[in-house]
Amino acid sequence: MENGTNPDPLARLGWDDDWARRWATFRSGHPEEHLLPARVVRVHRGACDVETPLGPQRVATPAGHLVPDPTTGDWVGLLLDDPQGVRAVGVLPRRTVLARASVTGRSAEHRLAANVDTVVVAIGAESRTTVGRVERFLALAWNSGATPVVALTKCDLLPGDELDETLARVRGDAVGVDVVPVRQDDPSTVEALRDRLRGTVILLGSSGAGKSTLANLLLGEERFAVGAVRSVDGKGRHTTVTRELVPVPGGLVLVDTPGLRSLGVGELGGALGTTFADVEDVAVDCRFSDCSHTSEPGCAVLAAIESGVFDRRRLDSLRKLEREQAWFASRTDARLAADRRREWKKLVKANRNRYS
Ligand SMILES: Nc1nc2c(ncn2[C@@H]2O[C@H](COP(=O)(O)OP(=O)(O)OP(=O)(O)O)[C@@H](O)[C@H]2O)c(=O)[nH]1
Ligand SMILES: [Mg+2]
Ligand SMILES: [Zn+2]
Repeated sequence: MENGTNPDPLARLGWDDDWARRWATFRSGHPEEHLLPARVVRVHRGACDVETPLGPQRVATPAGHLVPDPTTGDWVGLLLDDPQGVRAVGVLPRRTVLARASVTGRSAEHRLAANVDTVVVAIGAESRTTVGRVERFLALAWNSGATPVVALTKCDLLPGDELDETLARVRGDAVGVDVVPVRQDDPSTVEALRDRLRGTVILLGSSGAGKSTLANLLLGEERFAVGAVRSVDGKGRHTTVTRELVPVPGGLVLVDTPGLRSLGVGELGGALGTTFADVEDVAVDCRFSDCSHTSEPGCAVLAAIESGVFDRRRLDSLRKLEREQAWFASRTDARLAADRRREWKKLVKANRNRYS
């Protein structure tokens, strides 16, 4: 281990052989002497809370000071003996990045977390999930490089036959992904979920889906605040308001998150194909290679829907995500072009006297 640090406190934070290799490479680009790896557990405006083998620290991270901007889950190199105090000198290359399209005006991606290995998508068994909701979370997860698992939470709230129906429906939406039914009052269900988790685990889902409840059960302590759901509409109140990374005894690292109200898909690229692998598999048999699966003769997808291989809902979801993705891409291009134009105008203005 570099700098004689004890490996155990690092392993607790998700450090593994791959990080040791990345650290060695990072180190070779930073000849500073007393560098210590640290993991970002919380991000504030202009500062980050990090965990180090020597304990927690707060480091100032003014905008633009580090590239990229550190996000929850990042590993950074800390310089300990700088006269101005503890300072981060760089962000280690990320293994995965979980990001969604921004929901505010700017179309820059909004990063949720870095270096996540498993994404737990929490879906309340009692909630009427809208078409495409599960698929969106899964596409987001696949696109990040992490492996998704669906936790169907609050299974105690449905009678047996309805639960079977709901499980079947969610499994139909989450092709190729494990769907684990869990309930707060049955520890064996939580262990069944734990068996599918690896490395750094983020909990995603709507507000009130039971993410913090699950996080506490996995942790074995009441660490995260759990909120009451408004009974009228079943919508949560956003009990959790920040993203926070917490080590779990036994090796996992957990990130609890606030419920995602609106989920932009961003640029999903190949992730759509992974999420809709069943549709894509069938689509290779369409007569026309550019088949839109609407009314073409010899369309294998329509035939598959006709014969019940999968639901029309899946095709509708795929269409919706594709449209959204196309829109996002065009918006990004337009904004980038506008940004470039502004930059150029500034340059021209600043240099007017020199070149005219
Ligand atoms: N009956 C039942 N209720 C549950 C279960 N899990 C969670 N709940 C309840 O659901 C409500 C919301 O739980 P939270 O864990 O706060 O949900 P959350 O997803 O963290 O919500 P936000 O932090 O707002 O995003 C609380 O009242 C929990 O007690 C369960 O297995 N069964
Ligand atoms: Mg919560
Ligand atoms: Zn077709």
